[in-house]
Amino acid sequence: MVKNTKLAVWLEEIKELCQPDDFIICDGSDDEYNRMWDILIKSGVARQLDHDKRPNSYLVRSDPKDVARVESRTFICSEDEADAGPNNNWIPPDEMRKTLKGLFKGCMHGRTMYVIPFSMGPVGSPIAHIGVEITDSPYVVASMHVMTRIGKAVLEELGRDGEFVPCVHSVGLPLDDLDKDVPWPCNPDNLYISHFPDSREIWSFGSGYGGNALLGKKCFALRIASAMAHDEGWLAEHMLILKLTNPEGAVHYIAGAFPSACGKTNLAMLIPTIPDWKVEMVGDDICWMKFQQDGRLFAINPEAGIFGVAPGTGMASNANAMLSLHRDCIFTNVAETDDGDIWWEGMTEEPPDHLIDWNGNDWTPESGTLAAHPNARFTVSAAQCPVIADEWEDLAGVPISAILFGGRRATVVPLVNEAANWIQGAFFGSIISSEKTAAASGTIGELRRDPMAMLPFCGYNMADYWQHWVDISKMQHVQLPRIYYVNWFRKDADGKYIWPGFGENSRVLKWIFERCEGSADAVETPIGNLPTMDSLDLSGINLGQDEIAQLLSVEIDGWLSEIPLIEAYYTQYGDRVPQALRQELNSLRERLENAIPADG
Ligand code: GTP
Ligand code: SPV
Ligand code: MN
Repeated sequence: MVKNTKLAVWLEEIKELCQPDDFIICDGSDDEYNRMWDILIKSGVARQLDHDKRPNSYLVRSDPKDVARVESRTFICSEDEADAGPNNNWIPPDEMRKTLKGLFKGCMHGRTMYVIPFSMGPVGSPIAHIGVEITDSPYVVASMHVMTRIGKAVLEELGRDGEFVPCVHSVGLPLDDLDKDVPWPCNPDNLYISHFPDSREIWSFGSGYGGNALLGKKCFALRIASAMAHDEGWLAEHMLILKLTNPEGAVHYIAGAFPSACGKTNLAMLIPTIPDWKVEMVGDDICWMKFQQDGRLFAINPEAGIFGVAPGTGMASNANAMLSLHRDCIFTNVAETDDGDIWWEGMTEEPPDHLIDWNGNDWTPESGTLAAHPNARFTVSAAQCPVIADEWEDLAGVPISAILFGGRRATVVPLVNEAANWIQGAFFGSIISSEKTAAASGTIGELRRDPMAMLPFCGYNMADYWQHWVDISKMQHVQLPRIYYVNWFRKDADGKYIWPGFGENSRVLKWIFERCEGSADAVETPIGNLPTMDSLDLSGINLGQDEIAQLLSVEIDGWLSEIPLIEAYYTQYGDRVPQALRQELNSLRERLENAIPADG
């Protein structure tokens, strides 16, 4: 029974619009989860993996046209176009509502409408928020079971008059036009992932994949939540959260923003290569932060599961991810082995002799194609991560000492660079650029600015979001975390990564930890504070002096040539760009120019 008045009215409205054959309010039980898999297996889209090898785990193959987030079909429908900003696609809300009404009318004919009450964040946390997703996809229901907290407890928390974000999703393929359902229904030619930040609603049509369809994740926890956070004085960020413990047992919590497929999941659960340091995971993708009474910034992971990039994940690169996957997992668009298990590029050094690839075709190492899609994903409960921090579900969250920004940069950007203060840190965040990855459709490798790793996820004008970051520093009695710009992805002339990355990133984390404690040195440079050679622990690392020098070099010319690019980028946002950030850019230019030797 639905006690919440707003919810009851809204459900009737959507039922009337979508005209499903059946209607189910999800209770979040194991029974319900298993029923979804019965349906998905019967429909031919899912297979259960070998039960002895990987208990209660499933492999799903999506339609090859529905494999990643589609940013070109993602819309922010604010009343005023300027409020969506050049970072978003905008359609006037009235026009979008008309389009959506047409699309959603009767879109669930022949299908079941599932209602998923979900909490982003531990139920009852003062930082958490509730949403309700309506969907006609059993795959979405099963995924939401893992990725969020759903069901009865959430309905209870919602009570009679609690607030929730309404999220409507349909794969967009009513059954009446088809003789027979297809395994992965979708409607890629009529894709709309639309957000209404003013009324805080989400409507998604035509895709069943990842961030397009699991509406708690990018749509709610970032696009809508960023707008809420702006209005309410908190932060909703595309960041991992990790707990770092030194050999003496002291702890710092660190959050980090990296664009999609740039290493958040890896960093969140890394195994340090430096002895007696420990990293534990609080979250691997999204971070909500609010200031507490004592002025500290507390963070929760609003998600309950990990939706991780599969390719590149192996015991050598991310053992803790592999060890999380021993049971109760969903694998999407990976390859299947002859003995009913899974494989993807990078899982093992040698590929198996024969596989069924992500398209369902026979595959051998000679095929010359990828066995798994580059954006193939695993879905697993965060609780299954062997290094999940005990406090990951603490209602109060964890206090953040430092924030990292990073991207994939083959050149110019050093391994680590500390901001002198919050404003310079916000400036660092605003200039992150990264080479494009497979997490979104588009040209891979192309360089794009991705401020705070939020370009595809900021639900309003990016320049207003920067202003929000600047304004945070003006709040009364707040203790601001330190901010760092990091880059694991520098390449040498042969195109090989210079920094070994992964577990070795713990060396950078250690320096940051010790900066927070006040015990590590830094050298002030025109671009920020870099570690001194002695303060960065490189004991036992397999790197030459030249390589280390390159990783920590301050490339005056390289940075000077970045300045006009940053300026051009800022110009897109016109006079909404915070004055404080323009000042940072100007003083960076001045410091760089002053650093050019007089005869050079
Ligand atoms: P989303 O889930 O899309 O937000 O991605 P993410 O930021 O969590 O990225 P993830 O940790 O899944 O890593 C994506 C890719 O980057 C994988 O192929 C990793 O192997 C690779 N990667 C992660 N960390 C490092 C690193 O330190 N160095 C290098 N060279 N590659 C890395
Ligand atoms: C990302 O692209 O940043 C992801 C995957 O985490 S998705 O949920 O599809 O957005
Ligand atoms: Mn992500």
